[in-house]
Amino acid sequence: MNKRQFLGSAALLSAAAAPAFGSQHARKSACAASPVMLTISGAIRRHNRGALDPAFDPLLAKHQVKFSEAYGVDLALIAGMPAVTINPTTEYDSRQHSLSGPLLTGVLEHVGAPAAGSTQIVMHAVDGYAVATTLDKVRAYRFIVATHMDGKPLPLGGVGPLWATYDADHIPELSNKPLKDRFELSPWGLYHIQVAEG
Ligand SMILES: Nc1nc2c(c(=O)[nH]1)N[C@H]1C(S)=C(S)[C@@H](COP(=O)(O)O)O[C@H]1N2
Ligand SMILES: [Mo]
Repeated sequence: MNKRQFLGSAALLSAAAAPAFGSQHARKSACAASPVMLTISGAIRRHNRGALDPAFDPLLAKHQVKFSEAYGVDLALIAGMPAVTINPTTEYDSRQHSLSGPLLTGVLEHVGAPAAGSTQIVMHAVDGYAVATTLDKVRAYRFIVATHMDGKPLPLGGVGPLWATYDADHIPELSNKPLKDRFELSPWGLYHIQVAEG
């Protein structure tokens, strides 16, 4: 499936959802219109949803996430951001793959995250894996939020739908290390990011 179809299906979904949810949510026009792929909470200036609801946010609750408001980044937003392609050797098969998706810094800017390099970034994956880093590192490694591998959308149940990753082959402090030690900061199945002032 190519990028255009990925975006196309998101547009279709929002069109289908519009009659059912349009009037009800008319006041909160910023509310996500297609499936939310990534929730960002903490020290951000933009929000499109309210507090974590333990009844209907069970995975977030299970992973001890807490927020009174957050931004749900939907499929259309992610698919519409300029995609960057990297070709890292992945740990799983020791081969190079093309991975593409928006820069994580772009996604963070969209939700109004602080610009200070010391800003703390915690990324949570669907399997409970969580990793903490800083905006400095996100910039230095040129993290992308990969949506596609070798041109195909990343599946939920596999390493997707979102995989925060970087081109370790071209990051000296990582390319020095054995392959199995390069991707600690690279959560597959990324679904939540907590931002905190550094
Ligand atoms: N979602 C998720 N991402 C993950 C991990 C994980 O357990 N779950 N492990 C991390 C670590 S420590 C490494 S070295 C690589 C490979 O770990 P894995 O084989 O558990 O995926 O992925 C990183 N990303
Ligand atoms: Mo690891």
